[in-house]
Amino acid sequence: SQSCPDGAKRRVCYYYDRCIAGVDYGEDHVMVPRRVDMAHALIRSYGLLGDMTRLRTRPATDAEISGFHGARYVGLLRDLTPEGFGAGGEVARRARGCNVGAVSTYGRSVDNPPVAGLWDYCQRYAGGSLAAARALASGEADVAINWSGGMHHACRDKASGFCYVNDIVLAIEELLGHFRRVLYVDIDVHHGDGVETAFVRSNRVMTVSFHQCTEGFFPEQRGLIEHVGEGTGRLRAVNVPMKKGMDDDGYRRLFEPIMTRVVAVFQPEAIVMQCGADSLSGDRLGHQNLSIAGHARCVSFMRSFSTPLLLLGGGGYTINHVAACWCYETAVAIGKNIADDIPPHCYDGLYRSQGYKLFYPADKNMKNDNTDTYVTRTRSEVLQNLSELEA
Ligand code: ZL4
Ligand code: CA
Ligand code: ZN
Repeated sequence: SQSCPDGAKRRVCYYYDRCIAGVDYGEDHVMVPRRVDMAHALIRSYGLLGDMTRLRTRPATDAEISGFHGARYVGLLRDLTPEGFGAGGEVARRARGCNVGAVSTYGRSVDNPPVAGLWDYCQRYAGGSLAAARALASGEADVAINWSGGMHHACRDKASGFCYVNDIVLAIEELLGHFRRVLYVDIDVHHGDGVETAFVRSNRVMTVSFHQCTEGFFPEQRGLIEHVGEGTGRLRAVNVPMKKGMDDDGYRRLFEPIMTRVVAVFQPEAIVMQCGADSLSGDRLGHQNLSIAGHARCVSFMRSFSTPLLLLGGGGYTINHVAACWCYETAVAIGKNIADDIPPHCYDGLYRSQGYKLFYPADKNMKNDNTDTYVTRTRSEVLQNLSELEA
């Protein structure tokens, strides 16, 4: 294989389960699990599968998922079917308060619908993240990948933001059985609220989220700079709020100095990175302006610490961009350069709007509300909090 960005190879293991591709949130829902199948097909067509070990594993068990989620909520997810959810149904009654199948004024279920095959889907993506964590803990791999994971909003007893089971919390708990300190980094355009909350009082987990923080943007009132963790976890939650239109340059001027300081003060023994691709330019939900190179630069930066690294998916709603991004980040994990031209494969027609190129351009005309002053001030406020931890 070819030259590598930072001159060193890594042993990479990769989880992919094609059952996940068939899951359907509803025909007009923005979350499309098939994007992971598209990423996989692209990864295969670039010949990257031969550079990784494929992780084969069983779906997560009820007991494993109950390591974070409450018994009543787990029972509900297991029993949930679109049919059983009908008006007045027993399951609909049990789902109250769990934020599943909330019905809009149009009579359609919205963010977290009672998807057919929901429990199997959750067990599979959570099983993948657990297996990936175990591969790092045993020392079998330096980098482990599960693009179907990264469901950072799910709470102990309720679904949120398209996420039902929080595979990230489960994977971090698994890593804590083997490593003293685990760092969590989240570059999805949304705040990583479910993970932050789960470890808000922990001094063994540091959570860092970069996210859009503008009026009305989900999840509201979360991820402010001054939210720094509580009790023994104080100063171990780090939040980097951004306005619309963030570009590669501004993002890098926040990400690299902040993550350098985070690693220096916290000294993680393992790193979990949620690589939500909705921070890319042209996303259907996000309003940032990162190129794939800018997004992947963050992955490459975290990889350069040579600490066991778990890479997870997350959001990403312009599905051709998502697949291109996660394919390139797989190449970055391996340490291999790949060509810009998308090789012929089963989904190649879906890349027409980006000229059949992997590296589609960011939007040259988009206004960036993150002024130099804003970036500088945000960076210095975050670094100020981190210096308190040093003291
Ligand atoms: C949609 O078009 O801000 C769901 C969701 C379904 C189909 C047709 C239904 C039309 C955008 C979003 C009505 C949709 C109204 N359909 C949705 C407060 C809200 C209540 C629900 O990337 N309405 C809730 C969640 C966010 C809210 C973001 C990000 C996940 C992750 C990790 C989760 N929810 C307002 C919105 C559509 C839809 C179109 C939508 N939902 C956009 N933002 C939200 O961080 C995976
Ligand atoms: Ca984030
Ligand atoms: Zn998101």
